[in-house]
Amino acid sequence: MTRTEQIIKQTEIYSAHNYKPLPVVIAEAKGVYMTDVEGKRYLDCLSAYSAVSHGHGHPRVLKALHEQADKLVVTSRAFHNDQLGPWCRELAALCDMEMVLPMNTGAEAVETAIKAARKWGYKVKGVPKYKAKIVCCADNFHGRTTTIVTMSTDELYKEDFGPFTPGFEIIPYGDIDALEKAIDDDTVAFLVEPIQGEAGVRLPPDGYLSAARRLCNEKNVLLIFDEIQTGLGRTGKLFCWQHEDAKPDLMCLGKALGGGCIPISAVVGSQEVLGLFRPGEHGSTFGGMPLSCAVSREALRVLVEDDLTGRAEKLGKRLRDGLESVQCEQIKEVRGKGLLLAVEFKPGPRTARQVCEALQDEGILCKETHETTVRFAPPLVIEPEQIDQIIAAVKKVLEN
Ligand code: PXG
Repeated sequence: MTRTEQIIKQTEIYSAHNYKPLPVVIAEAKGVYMTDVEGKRYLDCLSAYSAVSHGHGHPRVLKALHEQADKLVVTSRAFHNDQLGPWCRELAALCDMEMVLPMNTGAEAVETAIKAARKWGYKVKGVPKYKAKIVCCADNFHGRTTTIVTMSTDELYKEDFGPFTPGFEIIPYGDIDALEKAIDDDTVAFLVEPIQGEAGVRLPPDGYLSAARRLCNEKNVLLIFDEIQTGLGRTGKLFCWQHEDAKPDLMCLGKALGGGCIPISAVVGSQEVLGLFRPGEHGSTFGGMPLSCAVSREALRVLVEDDLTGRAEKLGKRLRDGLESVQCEQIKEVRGKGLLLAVEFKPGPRTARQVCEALQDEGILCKETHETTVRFAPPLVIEPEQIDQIIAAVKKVLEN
C-alpha cells in the first residue's frame, strides 16, 4: 500500500464521510503549489474555495501569525485584547462600513447576519414579534448549519436534517421581479451571493445587484451580500458588489479574511444594524481572538499593498482567454469574473470529476461542482507563467 492509500484508508475509517475528496494527500504547500505525501507537486486551482487567495504560507501573513502566537493567542471576549479594535477599525475602513462583528467561519457570519437583520426588523422597522422574513435565492450556498440549510434548495443538504427554521422565502436567483413580489411588510432582508460560487459560479444578469439595491431602499429592507467566496479581491474588484456599485447594508466575509492561515469571519455593516446587539446576545469563544485579528490585519495589508485585486482582474482575463481557446466539443461555457472561473461541460464522454482526475495527473488540482462544472480559482498571487501552465494542462487533457 502506498502512503497515500494508507492515509486515505485511515481517514475513511475514522473520519465521518461528509466529504468525497480527490485521492491526493497534501503534506506541504507554498504559494500556488501543494506537495503530496509522495513528493508530487501540484498547482492549486481551488485555493480552499477562495480561502487561500494570498497563496499558501504567505511570508508576511505567516510572520504575523508566528509573532502574535508568541505574544497572545486567545483571551475570549471576557477581556479586551489589543488586536480586535485595530482590526475592526481597519476592516471597517476597507469596506467603507461603520462596524464589524467577528466570528470564525463563513456559516457563523451568515448566522450573525440573519440575527442582526431580524433584530433590526423588530427594533427599527417595527415588524411584529417573530414575524420577520428573509428572502434568499434558489441554489444558494451560505453554509451548513441547521438554520442555513433551511434556505438551501439542494436536497442533499436538507434530507434527514429537518425540522427547519421558519422565516425564509426562496426566490429564483437573478429574477428582480420575483424579489419585488416576495418583499412584504414583514420582510427584513434580502440575502444573496453576488455570484453563486458553489452553484457552479453562476452570475446574475447585469444590473441585478444594483436593481436589488434600489428595491431594498424603496421597501426599507436590508440588502445583505454573502461575499465569503467572492469578496476580498477574488472577482477583480475588492468586493464583487463593486462591479455594480450596489453597496449592501451588511456584508458577510470569511475565507480569505484569514490570509489562508487561520479561520476568521465577520459581518460588516452600519451602526444602525450592528449597533443593536447588546452584551450576551451573540458571540463566540474564539471570535475576535488576537491571533486571528493580527493575522487578518496583515492579510488585509498584503491584499491592498500587493494589489491582489488588480492581479485577479488581469490574470483572470488571461486564464479566461486561455480556457476559451481550448478546442473541446464538450465545453458548453466558460464563465466567471476575475479569478473565480468555471468551465461547464455538456453531457458527453467525460464527467467533471473525470476532468479533475485527469488534471490531477497533470499536476493541477481542481474540484468539480455538481456533475458538469469544473472551477478554476487559483491563489491571486499566481504568476502569468503559472496561468499558462494551467491552460496547457487543460488543453492536454481536453483536446485529446
Ligand atoms: N457562504 C459562501 C458563499 C460560501 O462559499 C460559506 C458561506 C460557508 O463558509 P464556511 O466557512 O462555514 O464553510 C461558503 C463556503 C466546503 C465548501 O465544503 C465550502 C464552500 C464552498 C464549497 C465547499 O468546505 N463555501
